[in-house]
Amino acid sequence: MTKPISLTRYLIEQQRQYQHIPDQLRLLLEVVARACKGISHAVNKGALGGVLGSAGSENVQGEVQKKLDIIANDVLIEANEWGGHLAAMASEEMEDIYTVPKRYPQGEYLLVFDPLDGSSNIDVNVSIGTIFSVLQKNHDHAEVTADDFLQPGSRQVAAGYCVYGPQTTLVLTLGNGVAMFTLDREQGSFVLTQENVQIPEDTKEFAINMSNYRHWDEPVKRYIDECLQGAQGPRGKNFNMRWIASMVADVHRIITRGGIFMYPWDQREPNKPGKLRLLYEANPMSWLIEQAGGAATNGRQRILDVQPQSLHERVSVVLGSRNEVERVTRYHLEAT
Ligand code: AHM
Ligand code: MG
Repeated sequence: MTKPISLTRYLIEQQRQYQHIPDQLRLLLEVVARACKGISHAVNKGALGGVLGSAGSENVQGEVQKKLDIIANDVLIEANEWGGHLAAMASEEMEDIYTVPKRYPQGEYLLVFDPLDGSSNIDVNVSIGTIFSVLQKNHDHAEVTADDFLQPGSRQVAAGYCVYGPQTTLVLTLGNGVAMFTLDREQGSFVLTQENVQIPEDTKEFAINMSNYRHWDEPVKRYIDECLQGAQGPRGKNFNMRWIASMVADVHRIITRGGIFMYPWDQREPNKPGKLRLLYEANPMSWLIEQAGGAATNGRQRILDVQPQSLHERVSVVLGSRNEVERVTRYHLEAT
């Protein structure tokens, strides 16, 4: 096992090793981790903390907000607004960007997050998580606007997620591989539990919401049909299926033991490119997956190369073990 060092020490050692990690970025990541600890405590209290159930409001995407969606959003904002490391934040739960109030110094980073991913799992005690992505502010103009956030995922300077499951685990990349930290509740700190995480190139496990089968495009049906034929079919092996309905938990499984995750475009909403959001779900997850040796595309193109047009833009997602993602992408390209 990797020697037990704290997130703080890991970040300081990364700073020494790689010159591109400024103090502001290190502080930012420490603050995000602290906020995740707060969210983890709220999640663990559940019904005892009065945090379950609906908040009786809707977010910009017309989805009913759960109490924990709002609590997690508030925790991340309150933790991050005063430290001087951020210029602005954007979240799944807020229509517009949140600029750091004038009473605090402005930093040069932008933080984007899905404060509580997998909302449908909150009330049923199944793993949920927080996803975050860090970008740098555009220095051409003083006032930060939503346009500053419209950068392709390849420009991220840090990305990660925290999964609130049987353990609380923070998974992080700064562009030098992927590291995992487990929350030690006795110490109150995240401890490094795995470094240089690598996803196997091949897999026999897929994750997709099968109930949408009839709505999918032909290339997705082709891929899944072949998996379902098992050892007797063209793939020559039996596949297993998992679908947690929390992207964080599904991606965490894939980062841990391989697999392929798909939330493709489907005919239910033909004018939307997919369900998942580009800036605060697909981009951070795609970068983590790539950093762990996997691949991530929208079926045709590398997700990290997609130029965002709007803050809450959606995207089709295919990510995980490299050879499977390449196969699904090839099926899409062959069909066009
Ligand atoms: P959320 O951010 O509102 O929780 O929605 C995103 C979630 C993903 O975590 C998950 O992969 C997907 O929605 C599940 O969708 P479905 O319920 O259609 O299977
Ligand atoms: Mg989400």
